[in-house]
Amino acid sequence: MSVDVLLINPISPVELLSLLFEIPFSLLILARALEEKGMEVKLLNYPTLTSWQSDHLKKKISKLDPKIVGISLHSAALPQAIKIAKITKDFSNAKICIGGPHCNADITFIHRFRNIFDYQFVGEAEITVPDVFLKILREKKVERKVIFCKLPKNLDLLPSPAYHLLEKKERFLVNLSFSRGCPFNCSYCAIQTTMKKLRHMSVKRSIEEITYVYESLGSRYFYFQDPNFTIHPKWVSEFTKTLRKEKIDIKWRAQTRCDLVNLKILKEMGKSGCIGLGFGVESFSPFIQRFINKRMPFNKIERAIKQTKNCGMDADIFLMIGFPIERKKDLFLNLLGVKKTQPTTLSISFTTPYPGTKLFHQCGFSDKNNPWDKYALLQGPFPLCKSKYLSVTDYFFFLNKLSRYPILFGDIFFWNLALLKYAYPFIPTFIQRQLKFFEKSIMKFRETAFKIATQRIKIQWDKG
Ligand code: B12
Ligand code: SF4
Repeated sequence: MSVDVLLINPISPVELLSLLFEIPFSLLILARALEEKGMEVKLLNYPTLTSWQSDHLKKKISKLDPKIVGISLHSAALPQAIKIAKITKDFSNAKICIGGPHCNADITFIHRFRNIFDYQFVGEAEITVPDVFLKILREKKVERKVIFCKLPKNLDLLPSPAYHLLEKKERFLVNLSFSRGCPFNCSYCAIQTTMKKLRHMSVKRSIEEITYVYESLGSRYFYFQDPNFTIHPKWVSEFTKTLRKEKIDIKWRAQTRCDLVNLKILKEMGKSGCIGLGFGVESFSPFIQRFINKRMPFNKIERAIKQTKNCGMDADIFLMIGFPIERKKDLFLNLLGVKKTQPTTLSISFTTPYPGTKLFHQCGFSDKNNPWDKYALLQGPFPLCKSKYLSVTDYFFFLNKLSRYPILFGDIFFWNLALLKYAYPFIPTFIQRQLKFFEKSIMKFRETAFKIATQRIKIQWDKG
């Protein structure tokens, strides 16, 4: 048996949310675009969750014997991507193609990793990649190693994500997105490198996508992953009205900026099944806000949270800590801000300078001094960004003060990886063997965790 294309989504090992909920949305869209050109596509999600799954991957690669392997590159999951590619090279003759946010930001990446990968795609894949893959399958020459993709201007013409490629349990909470791009310029955000130009799908097509998933997969829970769901108020108004008019009984969440909501929009969203909105606050300190080019006044944050909650929805906020210039005062302003605004949940991430962002340069990195190449090979430094003025104890103190609020953590993998990498050689062999056993059972753990988590979401979201 030999499949045309195997798409693989590596995920960072200790990213807990991804562990449970990562649905490789971008690969699902690409998969459908390839299928429409007659290619047989298989998808592997979470194959090297940790090093322990490499045996599983070896077996899969040998069995499927793909002609092309396409790997989606998130910066966070670079070491896993490298490992997948090496295993693929050892166990098949497949051409290894890469794309995704890291490739879009670092367009010369492949030149430094040319022994591992064959082709790098930059940009949104749907229009260009299927034709190039066909060329590869027909063993025609592809001139360049780096291929720039044509930007899809009309999102209505793009294929729907190939959800049938997911396992049934993975279809519970469905990611969809009806817009691409963002006109803002926050310094930490990698979207500027991926998709700057703002485009929207029509409401008609968006509703068709939801209805398809709702009817064919039976999913009722959606996370709309648009960069700023409410950026186009007229669109939102028409969208929510149609959901109600067509009696589409779904529960959904989305994310946006605090200055892009008002009472009218929020009321309409609440009535059409929206049960929560995530707001990228990042920091309550005006000093930090200036640094990251967010400039969101406190009164707008306060109003957005209050109005969202008044409309019966969760108001979740995202905060970032560990900026290079962060001081005690800034952490104190975060505590005060959370206390005053009382969001439903807090999601705290450790600041990470992704390639291509302004923050990357603000942290002193450049194309010549790119720490992500080292990270890809699991060579420090970890973490990539920390405050000049604060110690780990200061942060523990801060987090401890916040502990009575429901907190989720993001971007913790750098800290854990650092520990794993430096500690492993000092661990006695018999414990290493135990760890291997533990690692194998992680997949089992994930299955159970997935069941519990989906059950919990169902209860909470249904309550909402
Ligand atoms: C949904 C989402 C998630 C979901 C699902 C991720 C997924 N795999 O789909 C979850 C919550 C799990 C998640 C997790 C994380 N995410 Co996220 N996520 C997003 C979000 C909001 C939408 C992604 C999306 O669907 N975009 C739309 C599609 C069409 O675009 P795309 O992903 O770029 O894919 C296109 C091209 O890149 C290309 N392509 C992609 N893969 C491949 C592969 C091949 C072979 C080819 C040829 C082409 C190709 O074609 C695609 C179709 O056009 C984006 C922001 C955004 N709007 O893009 C952030 C974003 C991708 N995430 C980001 C980050 C940082 C993370 C986390 C590290 C967060 C954390 N705190 O831990 C984790 C890491 C996950 C991991 N793999 O290890 C960054 C990535 C930065 C970077 N350089 O890697 C982004 C850009 C957010 C940001 N604004 O900075 N994320
Ligand atoms: S953080 Fe949000 S508002 Fe800022 S550039 Fe990224 S997507 Fe746009």
